[in-house]
Amino acid sequence: MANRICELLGIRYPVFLGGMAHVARAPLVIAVSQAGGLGIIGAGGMPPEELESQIQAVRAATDRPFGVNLMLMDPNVPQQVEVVVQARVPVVTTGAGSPAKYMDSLKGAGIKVFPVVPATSLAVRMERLGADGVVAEGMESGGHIGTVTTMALVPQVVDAVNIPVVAAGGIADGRGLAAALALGAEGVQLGTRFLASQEAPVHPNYKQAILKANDRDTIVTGRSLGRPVRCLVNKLTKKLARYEAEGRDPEEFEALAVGGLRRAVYEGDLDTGSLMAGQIAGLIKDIKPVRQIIEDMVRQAAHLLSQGVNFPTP
Ligand code: TUI
Repeated sequence: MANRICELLGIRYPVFLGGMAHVARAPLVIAVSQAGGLGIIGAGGMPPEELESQIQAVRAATDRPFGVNLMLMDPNVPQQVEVVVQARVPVVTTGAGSPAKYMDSLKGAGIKVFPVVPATSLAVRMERLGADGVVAEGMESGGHIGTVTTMALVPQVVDAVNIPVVAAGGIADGRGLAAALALGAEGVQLGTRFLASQEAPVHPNYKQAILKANDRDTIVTGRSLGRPVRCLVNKLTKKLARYEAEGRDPEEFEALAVGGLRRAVYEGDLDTGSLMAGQIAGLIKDIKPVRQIIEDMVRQAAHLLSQGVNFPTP
């Protein structure tokens, strides 16, 4: 059976690396693409020159397709678009906004565009704009999220568009992949699972915090400020939640949150860092090499889909 995502992008397995800012950098991107998935550079927070050198680093290490994620709240996005167009990167995903004003330049450069969408209406808009596919991301995800769960979002998006759908949010193994395919998605995107991989260039404290987490150990802060972000519970998120509940000045909230992801990723600061992670963190019990994550997942999903679920047949 043909998989439209594998055919369109020239990849072996329809498994995307979430374009995590400060995390999805060359070493992790290379590992995912080399293992047959789609490595995606997280351009969030990257000056355009650094994005250029990250693209060069990936190209120097692999001939496989890869992508760049544009975090649309980043003020550098217009220059980052110039970089990806110049470099003719094979795939762009976008997040945290609508890529409408960049669509013509990206498509004009022959780039395949997969906007990340948290809602069905946005998926429909993206298809009309000429998107090649969409990543339907449920609120189980880490980082900046919407309000609909993956289980509810994916089949609604699948029914609303004709372009291929990649499911994201709450997926970390073959059961999640099989479930996503059963909902009509043709691929999956993983963030938290790849963050807790051997190749992720992330402080060990952050990875260990994911291994220690249970299903209820994440919290969403910033919803009242229009910028909901899911992280592992720690001193910072408790304080942010209190500030929000007390209706404190958004500037005070922002002063605590700013630079939090950098503190988590580079310094391993477990108290004042933003340890962005999805609710599936509770499932992750070991740090595995990327190739093993992908191959175990694909093998388990294939088994489940062929004969591995126990259900009475009519
Ligand atoms: O973008 C994400 N996840 C992210 S971005 C990020 S970086 C960050 N750092 C510090 C603070 C806050 C963020 C961390 N995680 N996921 C994709 C995503 N896109 N989630 C939600 C959306 C989204 C929201 C609104 C996509 C489109 C959209 O459109 C609004 C409109 O009406 O056009």
